[in-house]
Amino acid sequence: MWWSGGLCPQCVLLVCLFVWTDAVPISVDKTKVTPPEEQVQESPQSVDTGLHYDRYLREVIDFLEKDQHFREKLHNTDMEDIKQGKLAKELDFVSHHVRTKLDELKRQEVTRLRTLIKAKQDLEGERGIVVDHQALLKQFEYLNHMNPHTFEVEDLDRLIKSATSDLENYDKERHEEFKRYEMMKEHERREHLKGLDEDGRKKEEEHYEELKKKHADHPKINHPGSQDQLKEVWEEADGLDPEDFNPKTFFNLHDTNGDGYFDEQELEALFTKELEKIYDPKNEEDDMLEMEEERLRMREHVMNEVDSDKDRLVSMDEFLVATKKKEFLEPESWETLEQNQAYTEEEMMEFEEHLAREEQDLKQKSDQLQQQKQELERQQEQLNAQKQELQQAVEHMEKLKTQRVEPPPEIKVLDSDGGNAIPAAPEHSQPLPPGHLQDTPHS
Ligand SMILES: [Ca+2]
Ligand SMILES: [Ca+2]
Repeated sequence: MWWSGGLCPQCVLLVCLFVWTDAVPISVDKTKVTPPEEQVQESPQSVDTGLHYDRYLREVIDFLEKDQHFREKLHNTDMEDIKQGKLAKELDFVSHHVRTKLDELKRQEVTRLRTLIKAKQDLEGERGIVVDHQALLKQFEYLNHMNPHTFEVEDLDRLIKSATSDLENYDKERHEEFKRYEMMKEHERREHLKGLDEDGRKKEEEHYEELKKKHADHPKINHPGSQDQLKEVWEEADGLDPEDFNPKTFFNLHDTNGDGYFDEQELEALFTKELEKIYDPKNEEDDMLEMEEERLRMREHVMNEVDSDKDRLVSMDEFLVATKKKEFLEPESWETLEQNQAYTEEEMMEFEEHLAREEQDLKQKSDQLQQQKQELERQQEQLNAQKQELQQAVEHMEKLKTQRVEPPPEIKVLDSDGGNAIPAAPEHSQPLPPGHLQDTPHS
């Protein structure tokens, strides 16, 4: 029995489940294990495990709202800029950050997943192996306040399930993001065409078709994960004799971190040779973002085929079983990305309608800002006029003081309503020093 102390496994499991279903810090009674000072210091980040995808989405939204660069751009952009796609470039700039954040999140997830699977292995394997609970707890800080003394295999299974489903969401989000990217690209192309005359449009369309053809013209792509594909890596990347191809040796060579599994990154690295047949960063017709989407498709395909226990890792056993299958030895041809358009025309129309609505919103905001600006300018002008009049009055009085000339009775200073706020100095009175107003009794 791994459980010790007074905690029953069911109780801890129930609390665990409760935590997993919600990324928001929960209000369980922490006082038994956590002193109040620590609760105050606890930031949302330290409580969150990072396993929850919605937390990531919140971060992206925060990021967009906080990003001064983007906000300024949004306010300073006029309609012409938007039509020319300048704002879209700014959005690209933002989505670059979004991608970086996604990648960072993914690295964290994979590390956690690996730790969990290792711990599960230790528990299931030889008796006598003690799981390092402190190390595990460090990966899942939110469990600290429940202070579990130990995990059972089923607890780890649940955590693994939670981590893998978050990674699935990650892939889904990547596909969606890619689709939006492709639609934005097409939108900008269509907008550009609208601005051309008939001759220019024809030339542009011809050039576009030419580039598409050039991109599609590449050597045959091996089916990802097939014997042909792996043999090419074996021969060209590893520099080994194709006659000597051995799946076990291949696995050990490409299990880069030596943990006995192919993880997603290790699998994706295997496709670089294939991808280089289609994509070259120097070519105008090859879009490197599309290359990354193709890499993702290839990895997903191989994972689907080979990872039979669905823990998003390919064990040596799973790999060896796959190398005996018919699909490995005699694979079908692989349909590349350009043979499958990422979006339907219907989706494209919807996307363009969405952009038009956004454009409308931006225009409204920009009109409001323009009005505010005009109002501020009007107020500024009024203030300037008042200031000038006051200055003239003061100058005149100073002049009177030095030259001892009687002031003309009709000099008046206007207040903000245009009324006579400051009556001029009456005859025979003594002029005051600069900066002082005459204190005359009101009639
Ligand atoms: Ca590995
Ligand atoms: Ca597996």
